[in-house]
Amino acid sequence: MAESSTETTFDRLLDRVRRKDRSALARAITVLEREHRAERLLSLGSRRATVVTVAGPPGAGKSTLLGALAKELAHRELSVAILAFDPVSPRSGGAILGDRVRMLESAELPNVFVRSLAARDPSGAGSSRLPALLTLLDTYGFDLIFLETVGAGQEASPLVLLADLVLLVLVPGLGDSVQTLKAGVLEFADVLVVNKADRPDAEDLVRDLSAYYRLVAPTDLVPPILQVIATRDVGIPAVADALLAVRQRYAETGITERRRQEHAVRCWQIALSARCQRVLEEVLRERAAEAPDPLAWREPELYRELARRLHRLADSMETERS
Ligand SMILES: Nc1nc2c(ncn2[C@@H]2O[C@H](COP(=O)(O)OP(=O)(O)OP(=O)(O)O)[C@@H](O)[C@H]2O)c(=O)[nH]1
Ligand SMILES: [Mg+2]
Repeated sequence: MAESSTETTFDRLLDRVRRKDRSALARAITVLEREHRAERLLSLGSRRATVVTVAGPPGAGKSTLLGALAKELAHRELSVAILAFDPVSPRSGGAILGDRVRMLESAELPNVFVRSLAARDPSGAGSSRLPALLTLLDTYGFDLIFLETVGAGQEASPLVLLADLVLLVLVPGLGDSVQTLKAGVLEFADVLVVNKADRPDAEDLVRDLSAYYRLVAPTDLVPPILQVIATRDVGIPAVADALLAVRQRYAETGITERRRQEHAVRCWQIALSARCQRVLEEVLRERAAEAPDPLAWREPELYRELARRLHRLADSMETERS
């Protein structure tokens, strides 16, 4: 009874999100952060919004760029959502809110929505909730959804694996950056931004990047490489142009469709492992309450209990479907 009434409340919230109610959207995101509704939201239909993941080393200017870019896109009558995944500070236990403060300016535009989320697991960045969050923002009707990544190992992050486009932000003076990045996220980049072009060596980085892509990619697939000074709004319209041009080209050549088929499979895998993880955690919690010393647990018993619960989950899914 309690479960079904919260479901109804959430459905009502979704109706309001569909009618572009901002406060309902903010509330629904909070619900998703706290509870497990990822599976339900997966089936809301195919996505219209373009998901752009902004990757790059810490401090490259991702947030500053996003703030400026959102403003530029908003002036072009496009609606934009930004989800910034903040690392949780081990000391305070809370998310660093710097990003939100920096992007406040663009957040005050009516068609720009900014939300920072705590990334409890930096490499996963709330992975099990990500598909649901994307569906939610799409339900609201944004044209573009930007995800700001956090931390290292971004090429394996669900934020990159579920993106329609990846915008990589680099800065001059990172040492031999092209060499170190080569095997990683460079291969995923659809648009490259060399930010902090007010610093020396920006030209060198652009040259190195161009040389790298000329070697590895056919001419027509070399991603655009743009110089930007995000703090001074220099080069931002060109980034918007490049992003929209790549989006159109991918749609026309079937790349978007292919990526989305891959996303659908990944989303399903994410939901599946989230469900299994939840059942496992439940079993472990209950066992810990009965016998606080894990070394005294009998593993076969644990698996039997797990199997019983998974059976029950399967049964309830069959009942729901019929
Ligand atoms: N000189 C210069 N500084 C910039 C530029 N863009 C951003 N910055 C500065 O670089 C610092 C980091 O910028 P952020 O936008 O927070 O970078 P970020 O990549 O979002 O950082 P994290 O989210 O912490 O990884 C800030 O102090 C910005 O003011 C630029 O074009 N030139
Ligand atoms: Mg940032």
